[in-house]
Amino acid sequence: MRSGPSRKSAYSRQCLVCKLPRRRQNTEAPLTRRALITGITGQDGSYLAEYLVDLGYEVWGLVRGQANPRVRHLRQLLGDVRLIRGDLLDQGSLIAAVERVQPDEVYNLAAISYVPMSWQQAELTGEVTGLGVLRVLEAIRVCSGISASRSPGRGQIRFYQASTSEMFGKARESPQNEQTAFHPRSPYGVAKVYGHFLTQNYRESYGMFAVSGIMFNHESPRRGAEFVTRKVSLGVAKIKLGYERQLRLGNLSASRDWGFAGDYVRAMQLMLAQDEPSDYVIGTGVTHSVETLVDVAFRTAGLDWHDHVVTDAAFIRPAEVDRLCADPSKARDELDWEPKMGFEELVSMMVDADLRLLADSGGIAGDSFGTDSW
Ligand code: G4F
Repeated sequence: MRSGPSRKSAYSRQCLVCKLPRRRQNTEAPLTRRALITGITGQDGSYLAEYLVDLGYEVWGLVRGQANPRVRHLRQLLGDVRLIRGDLLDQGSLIAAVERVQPDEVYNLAAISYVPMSWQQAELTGEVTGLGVLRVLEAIRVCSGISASRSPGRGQIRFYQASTSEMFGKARESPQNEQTAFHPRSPYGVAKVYGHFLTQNYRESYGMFAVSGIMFNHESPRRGAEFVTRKVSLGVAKIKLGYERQLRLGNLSASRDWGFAGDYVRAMQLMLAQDEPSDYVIGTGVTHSVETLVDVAFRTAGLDWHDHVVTDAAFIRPAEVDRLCADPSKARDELDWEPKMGFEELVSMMVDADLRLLADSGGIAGDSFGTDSW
């Protein structure tokens, strides 16, 4: 059973204004908070780990598989992070990881998160992206000794679930807030809705400090090359440097609320630093079409997209989410969270990063951090 710092001791010593840990007093025992991150080898996991290390956290990452190639990449970036083996498909390994790490906070970022793949491997998506949330919550519940409904949250481990704007899908209103009804359009979106409601249910059933961040699209140079922003920034860089002539894309009229991943991980930590658990929409409140993304990216490199972009039916989805736009006012009012980076800056940063990457590597993009990868 859990013997780490209790909820009270871990959280009463934080600044009431900024919610960050107060500097340690010489007379007090160390109060380093310990975080366990699933999906640490993905884009969000790496940014979150960096951010928490900077805040003074002891950070552990759950990694799966025997020879996971992303681990080496992570090690180069984040030598301070400690790794532990575990798998969202294996309940016992999650219980063992929580027992070993004794975290104050668990961030569940692991998922099969590439939407088209969820049609190809719908069952696996349900297992990992949906039931994986159940297994992490159960590991926390068991290790916290919570056995009866509404047990008091003693020694409570705080839990963050990476929910998504894909749950809104065919959205009934715009912009979308925490009350907007869900209408997911892919097996991925359906699995995320399950994880979202389960997180609420464990909060209501067991009094757990369990919250969901309903994150709209968030990107960076560490984004996997299969997602449209990175596919475009890499494509532009390849065309600019003469490695390719064309970029093949799907639906150019879809619109998304795109922000910078480094901004969004700040919101995750803030959610777990509140007095009361609650869910929050995280996004910029500004939406752009894929066509605008393409236009800005090509212009950054001094190119005209009309000369290079070809639409290809192979990238059209069985059911599309046409337009998403966040209403992040609750996060702004209660978390004091706002994104720092705007859309054009984000796109040009990604294009510039890929131009440098390809120029340095002779046109080979290498293994990126991938998705918020499971
Ligand atoms: O970049 P995307 O693949 O992201 P999508 O489907 O919105 O999902 C991402 O964001 C969600 C919200 O944070 C996450 F939950 C999810 O895990 C993932 O990170 O596609 C964006 C849009 C879509 O409408 C798609 O149809 O771009 C359109 N698109 C057009 N051509 C393309 C392409 N998407 C991809 N990946 N590749 C194309 O060639």
